[in-house]
Amino acid sequence: MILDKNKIQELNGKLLSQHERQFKFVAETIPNIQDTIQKLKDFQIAIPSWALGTGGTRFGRFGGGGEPRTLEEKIEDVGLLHQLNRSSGAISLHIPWDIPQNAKDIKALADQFQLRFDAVNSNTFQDQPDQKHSYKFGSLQHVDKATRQQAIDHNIEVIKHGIELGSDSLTVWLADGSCFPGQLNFRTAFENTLQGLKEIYKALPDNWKMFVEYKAFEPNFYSMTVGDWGQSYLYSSKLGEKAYTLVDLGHHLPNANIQQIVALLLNEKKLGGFHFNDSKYGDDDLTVGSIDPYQLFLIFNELVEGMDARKMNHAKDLGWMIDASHNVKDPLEDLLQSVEAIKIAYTQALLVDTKALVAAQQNNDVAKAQEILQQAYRTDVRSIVAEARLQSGAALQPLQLFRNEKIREQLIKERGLRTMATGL
Ligand code: PSV
Ligand code: MN
Repeated sequence: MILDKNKIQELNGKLLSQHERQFKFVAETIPNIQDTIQKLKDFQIAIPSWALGTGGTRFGRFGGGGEPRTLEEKIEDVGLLHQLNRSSGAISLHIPWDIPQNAKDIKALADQFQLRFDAVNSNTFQDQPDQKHSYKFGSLQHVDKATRQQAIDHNIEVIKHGIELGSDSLTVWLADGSCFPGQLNFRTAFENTLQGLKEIYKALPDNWKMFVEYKAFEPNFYSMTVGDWGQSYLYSSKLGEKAYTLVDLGHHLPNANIQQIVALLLNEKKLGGFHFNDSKYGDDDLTVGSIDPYQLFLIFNELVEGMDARKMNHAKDLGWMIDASHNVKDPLEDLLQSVEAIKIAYTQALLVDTKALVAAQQNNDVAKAQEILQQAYRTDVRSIVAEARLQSGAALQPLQLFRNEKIREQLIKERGLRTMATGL
């Protein structure tokens, strides 16, 4: 569905005077506020096609109704989010869940909503009905050459779909690993995987990037063949300059210092992009910023500082994507909240007084360093993020508008109560 533009104007009109008061109050304290706002307007976060439906666990799935039934409907949902917040201008597809029947038409539909195609994702973690060789014991690591070749061919197929849609990156996440000691020869698994990745890398167009995503556990629980950033870094540096490490926030062991990982990868020119989510125990797929917003801020602080040091473009030089699909919230409401949380953390990181922080570090003034970071973190920047939305023609309060307009109810009427989007 397409939201009537007047509805955005109507709600903004009602909220405007309060917004202006709040914005003025905080804007006064920030030098070059319009620069910050421009950065926020430019900063787009890609929506994964598989986050548009309710996620399940192995205990069950409780759909909320009105889920997109086709790729076209998934694009419409992301288009709707983008209309509401003007910050979700890209969609990331997962093949074979989202194989376009007619790439030209799909591209035209996305254009209509001003969406581009972010990274395309391959899937060698599930068996498809018509598949010859099973991935039960891995894909690129597999002891059987024909299974490895099938996984390579699939990834090359995914690149082809991506080219047709105008995407320019491939994300490879491998479920490969082992569940029990002795099941796998670690070195052989690594070498097989590296050889497979090299074949896939050869099929990448010159202007493409390849993201190697790591994950510490699940579905394998004894070892993962791309289990942490060190292993991903090994693969990506052996592959070449178009290969990068992708950081999914939910893929670490408890208490990992993700901000340090990010800083070092960025310094090595090997950080490719992000899958944002939040977690309490593991890969819980929770709304970004819902559990640990301070960590998210600290990550963005490293990103802004590191990208500025290398004169990188914040909006374009890394891949920014959400990766979550959980069980109890409306998926579209959850995505609006996630995008908002990312933008808040980004804004707060832009507020850090970098010069003062460097001075505090040089003087070993630990208390001062903490004050500087927390001064930025504790600034209520929500009206700045809202102002960027207002200037882009989006809603001052996207979630409120989503609810006022009963969008989920409309989607249920249009698509039915028992629809189920493809994904996990
Ligand atoms: C794996 O848990 C992962 O984070 C990878 O990015 C997959 O492609 C995605 O989730 C699929 O659900
Ligand atoms: Mn991920």
